[in-house]
Amino acid sequence: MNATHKLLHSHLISGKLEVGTEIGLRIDHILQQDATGTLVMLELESLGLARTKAEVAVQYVDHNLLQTDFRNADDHRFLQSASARFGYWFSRSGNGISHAVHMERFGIPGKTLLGSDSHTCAGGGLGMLAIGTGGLDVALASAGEPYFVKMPKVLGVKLTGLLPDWVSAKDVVLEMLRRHDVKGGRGFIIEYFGEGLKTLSTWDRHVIANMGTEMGATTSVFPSDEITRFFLKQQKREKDWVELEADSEEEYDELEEIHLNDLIPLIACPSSPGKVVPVKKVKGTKAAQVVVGSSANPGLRDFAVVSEILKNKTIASQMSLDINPSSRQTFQNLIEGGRLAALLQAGGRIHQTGCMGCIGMGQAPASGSISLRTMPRNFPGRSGTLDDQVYLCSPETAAATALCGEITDPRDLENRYQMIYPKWKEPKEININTQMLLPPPSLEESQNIQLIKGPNIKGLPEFSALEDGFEVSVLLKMADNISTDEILKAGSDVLPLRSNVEELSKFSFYVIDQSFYERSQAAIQGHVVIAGENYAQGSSREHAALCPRFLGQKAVLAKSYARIGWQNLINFGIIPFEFVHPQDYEDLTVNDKITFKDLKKKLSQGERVTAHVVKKNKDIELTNRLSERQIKIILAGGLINYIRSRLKK
Ligand code: MIC
Repeated sequence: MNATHKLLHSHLISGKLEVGTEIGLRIDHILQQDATGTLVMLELESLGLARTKAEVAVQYVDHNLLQTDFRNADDHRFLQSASARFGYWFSRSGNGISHAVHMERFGIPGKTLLGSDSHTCAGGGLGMLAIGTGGLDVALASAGEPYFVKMPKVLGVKLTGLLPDWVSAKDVVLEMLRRHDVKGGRGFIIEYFGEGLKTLSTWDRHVIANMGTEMGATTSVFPSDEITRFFLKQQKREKDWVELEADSEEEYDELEEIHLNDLIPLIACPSSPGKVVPVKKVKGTKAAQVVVGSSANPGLRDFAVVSEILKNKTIASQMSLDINPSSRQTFQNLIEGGRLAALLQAGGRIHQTGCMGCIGMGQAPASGSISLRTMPRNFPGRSGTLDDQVYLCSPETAAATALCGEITDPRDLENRYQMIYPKWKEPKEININTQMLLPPPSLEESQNIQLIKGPNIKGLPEFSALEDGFEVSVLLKMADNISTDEILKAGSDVLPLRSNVEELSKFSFYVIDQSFYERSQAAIQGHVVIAGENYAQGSSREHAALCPRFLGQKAVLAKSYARIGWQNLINFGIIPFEFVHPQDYEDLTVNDKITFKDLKKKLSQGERVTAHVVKKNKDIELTNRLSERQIKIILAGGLINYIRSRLKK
């Protein structure tokens, strides 16, 4: 078996490991962050859960850290009360990004981790089977239910050689994105193996595993080896180490190779993580902002290398250098190692530990300006500036650009500044910080704890079961690769509404069409949207399904879907149809009226649905990839209704 199959096999509850079929997995660890966690906690409340069944469940507060009014602070307080109520650890606001802190303090090789954040897959860097998904799936797994997913293929990526100077782990994953773009990883778990691994630290592996989600992969897996053991020892948790390796190199469904020596500095251009080119191709382009940090480059190394490059220098005059430390522990070690002083002196603006600008929680770039970030994604408008131009790169490229004021290939620093590449060696000893992690209270204590809800925290909306037929309007026709950032915008203006579905819904599809909300209200019978390939890629935010459903969305008609976005549509009772004939996508236009009939029978019998486009007097054939279980969920009007009726029975 390969390492992935070992992880799946040891956690299989239902189904068989046959590619494309639905399997149910036992989940050991649960990870929630605040921007999605408030809904998860409301879902646990609505399911009537007494206490999480997970071995370890942690609620992090890392996204909505700016408190411009009471709303984010109310969410933090609610989450603290809910964590105590449902038996979760609580990582207090500003303690750090979930993925980084989970790896430092909780992650255990060989375990499964399910998180309400698409970058949960970063845990694969530690030899975990770590999967990001929508909040409802997380709530159910927390309540002890299996996590259902389609059995993926395993893509083995053999790493050979050694990274050249000025090239780092981020360039490895950018190379993967250059090869596979944002949808090439769908239906795969990516497993890395080979000699080259020996030169990649656990943090480097985290960087690579983290951005596997940008290719649409179910997750990425690294073995647990002596490097993993070193990391756990450094974290003073060596006892948690177990070995996990593939039995041989022949165990993969598909195979490819990266020769690390051949890699050069790469960069993803606006506005997709898949638009990767060599840095030298865009060098010389003026830039106004560089942001360092995030779950994509969270290690001590990622800040230290920037600090070394900028030591005793000053950033360019029009440049803003924003430093977002990833975890409190890393921040403390940066300070104690003297690294922070060099960053400050060079002109760095130090922000609090957390996701911050990655999701537009502050640090929005100026209009028409260029921002380079070590972050994982750059979908349109995500930074908070609607017409943003964000590039994604390594810490080395970021530092070189901050210094020169224009996009700079870090290898050029050798000639321009007579610089020697600051090679990094992981320290054997670091300081451990666990003070901001509150353990769950005992079962007796927790049962008396009340959930503290501020006025902006509203209950979950109720939805009715699927109707047998309807006539609906097409409200939008979209291209390929629409991200959840376009369906339900990021940014500090909208994020405080994550616990208030009614208000948040008003921003549905706002980045694409600001009249969507009004038009949805006029479409009293309900509505659908049309999309190309890979609809709803990116984040795990279930709000991108829940809010359109709240506004009356009945179905999506797309060429294909991203995994999490597709699961979220089903969970909220929106039918994810796929076109049988590609021409139908071409022919449909906004404002078309479409009639659907006999839905219950057709779906239950696994048949295609023929819908009728009224004015064009044309039939279109639609299919779906729903499992029997998912069809029942759609018929019930969503996962909550389905579970409730199961509980009643
Ligand atoms: C992201 O990187 O897009 C986020 C913000 O972390 C999201 C979660 C969210 O929308 O709250 C994710 O990746 O799932």
